[in-house]
Amino acid sequence: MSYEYILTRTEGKVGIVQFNRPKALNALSPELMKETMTALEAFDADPEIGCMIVTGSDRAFAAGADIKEMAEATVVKMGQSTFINQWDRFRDIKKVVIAAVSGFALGGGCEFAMACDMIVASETAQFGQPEINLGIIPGAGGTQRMTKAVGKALSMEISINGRFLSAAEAEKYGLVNHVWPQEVMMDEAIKFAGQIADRAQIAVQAAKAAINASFEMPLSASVAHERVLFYSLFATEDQKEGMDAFVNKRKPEWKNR
Ligand code: DAK
Repeated sequence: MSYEYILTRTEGKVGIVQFNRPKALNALSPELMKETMTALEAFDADPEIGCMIVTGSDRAFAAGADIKEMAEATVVKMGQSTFINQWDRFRDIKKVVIAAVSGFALGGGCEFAMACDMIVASETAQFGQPEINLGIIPGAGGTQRMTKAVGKALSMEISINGRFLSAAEAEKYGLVNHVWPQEVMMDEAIKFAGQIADRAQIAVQAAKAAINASFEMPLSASVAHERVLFYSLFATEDQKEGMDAFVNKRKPEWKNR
């Protein structure tokens, strides 16, 4: 499939989606979002792929939703926009999606990264929700996911006073998993994603579902949900393989069954 606003490629078992609107610092237009979700769904359905990376350019992961497209919008037009419907497609992606961020991850760009399962970054990355400078607030989860990641005090500053987080701060406050120098960031991200892709995929996806449920449910319900997933893994060949390999001191060979 050919795309206009993104590039796609694979590295071993890792599917890579790269935003490709360099002149607008990868501003997330509805078309770019639609193509991104279509590409992620295609990788999700591909048995040869075990993990996905979404990335941007060295200068910008994404500088937010397209301000030029929103500037003249009315409340009715915003409500009717299909922009946010594309984001809802994220919920059905089963494989792990990692955001690999260099440069600006602002507004919707930061929200997109936070909607991914993990974030890795280069030392140049800057995270922020500067919507306040436009007279609006984050509208794709920024106030919520940022608060859960870095806590109330810092999240207030980020959304209310336009504070940016450097890569080092984002790592320190738990927003990102790893920070690497710019020149090796993508190689390291692909290695990291490759490790995940090589694991027992049914268990990986169960862990992702269980962790994400912790954001949606009260603790008693999410612990019960975890337990059902845990029991269900005893119906997989990979559980038999993993435990037999341990007992017999050999490396497991996952079947993803
Ligand atoms: N949209 C459109 N174009 C953008 C853009 C954006 N978000 N960000 C940058 N650009 C464009 C610039 O206009 C410029 O284009 P030309 O003038 O060359 O044609 C080009 O990219 C390069 O930008 P700069 O010249 O400004 O480059 P600098 O290095 O000087 O500055 C910057 C980089 C990232 C600091 C600056 O560009 C900037 O502040 N950009 C805006 C960042 C921002 O405010 N982001 C938040 C956008 S609002 C929704 C839910 C959520 C949302 C929308 C809807 N629904 C529920 C429906 C999300 C909203 C947002 O994200």
